[in-house]
Amino acid sequence: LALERTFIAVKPDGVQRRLVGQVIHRFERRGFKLVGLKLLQVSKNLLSQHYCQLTKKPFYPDLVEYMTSGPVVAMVWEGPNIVQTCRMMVGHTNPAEAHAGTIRADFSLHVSRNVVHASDSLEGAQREIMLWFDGHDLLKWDCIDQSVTSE
Ligand code: DAT
Ligand code: MG
Repeated sequence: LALERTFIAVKPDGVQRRLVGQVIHRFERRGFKLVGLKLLQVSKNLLSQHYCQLTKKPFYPDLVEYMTSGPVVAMVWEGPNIVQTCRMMVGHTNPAEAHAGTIRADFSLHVSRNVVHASDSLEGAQREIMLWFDGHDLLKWDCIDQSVTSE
């Protein structure tokens, strides 16, 4: 399996509800490696680039208001097949359709407050990582227990 990176964010509702630790715990216990992390207030400009495919959707104005309503925790995680695996761990966009055990099913009820973002493809992940992080804020480091599982 190829070593990949993905972009994960705890959205403002997740930060307000003090779910940051629980979200991080899901990816840590799976065995993925954290390579970038920051708390930030998202600008409308950054958000419009992040969600550039959604700007024509009827829910877009509400999405902007929600995503800029408070701090977001932005992260880059690394591991084998991580983009697809994190999408599975995050669950369906609409929490009502998400499987039990996924983050969205376990912590949310409505599509407009679904706690986390995860990149949906390798290309999307690369685009989002470049948009949210400077390269020098992503660390290359050796995880002592991961020589078999992800290198
Ligand atoms: P995902 O976050 O699962 O990648 P997406 O990229 O289609 O889903 O949409 C981005 C976000 O926009 C999503 O997490 C929540 C919001 N959203 C999507 N569909 C919506 C809808 N029908 N009503 C309200 N918000 C919606
Ligand atoms: Mg998406």
